[in-house]
Amino acid sequence: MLTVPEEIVGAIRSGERFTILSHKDPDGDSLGCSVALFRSLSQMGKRVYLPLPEDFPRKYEFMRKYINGFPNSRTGEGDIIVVDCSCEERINWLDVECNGRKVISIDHHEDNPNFGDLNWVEPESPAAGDMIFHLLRQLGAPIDEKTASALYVAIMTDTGRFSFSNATPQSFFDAGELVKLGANPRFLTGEVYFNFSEDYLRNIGIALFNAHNYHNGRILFLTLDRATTQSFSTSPENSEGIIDFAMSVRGVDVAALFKEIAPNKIRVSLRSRRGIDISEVAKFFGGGGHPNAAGCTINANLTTAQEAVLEQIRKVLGYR
Ligand SMILES: [Mn+2]
Repeated sequence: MLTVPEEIVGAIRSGERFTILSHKDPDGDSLGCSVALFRSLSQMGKRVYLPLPEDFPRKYEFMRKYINGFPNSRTGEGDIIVVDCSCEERINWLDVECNGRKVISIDHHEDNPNFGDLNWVEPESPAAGDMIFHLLRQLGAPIDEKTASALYVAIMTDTGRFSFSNATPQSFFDAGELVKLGANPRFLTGEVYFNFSEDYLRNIGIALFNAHNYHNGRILFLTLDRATTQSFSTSPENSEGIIDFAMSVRGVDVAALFKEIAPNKIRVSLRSRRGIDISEVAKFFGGGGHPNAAGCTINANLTTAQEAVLEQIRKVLGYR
């Protein structure tokens, strides 16, 4: 059971004006938390502002409608609540200016350095969504069907549809409570995961058709090249998640997706399992990430980039 610090509950209960911000490259957790907090605090009678990012991802478009009908602005005022943001550099300020305003940070990233004036960091929490849910309940704030849906999306996406190692009893329990409050798992899963554009579908086909394995299938490369990708867009949304198809192949320990975003510019996404630290490969090429999920950009043609990455993966795996 999460315990909400008294000073966080107090600051939000007593405050009258808030601006909600989150991190760059918005994801399901950050958007779900922001939308839920915005709705619920607005319904409490507070003046709340939620400046929306231009790059609001299409698959979360249905949640954008959840904030319609409430007063809002792009610059906001009052204390700033930052949700799901691991460090100051990741804050998506948009048109908001800090100007010494109080920053309340609510987050679940382990490496959060407590950058706010008030901080509630809970690394054990599966998603920031769980924290916001507990906060709203502690406040006795209204949680209607749409607010519950936004929080359900936050938990569902950060736990990989309740399949990652952070899918704890807490996440299942909170999700169950949110379903009781009106979140519809079938509808929300459909909106977020089964809502491909035709371009995306074609990209899956091309990447899988171009699959190539090394070392008896232990390494699998997928490729999206400009020659066969007709409706090419450099938007991450057009290739997001394709690499997971490679990781669902039996026997694959390391996968890479090579996306030719411009001539001689290759975006590489890397995945691994079984304790293999693939971020070593990303770092070698100036990128970064987590041990099991990393990425980098290589300025070379496809063949050269693939050969170079293969060589580094071989080193990490201990092949000569
Ligand atoms: Mn999160």
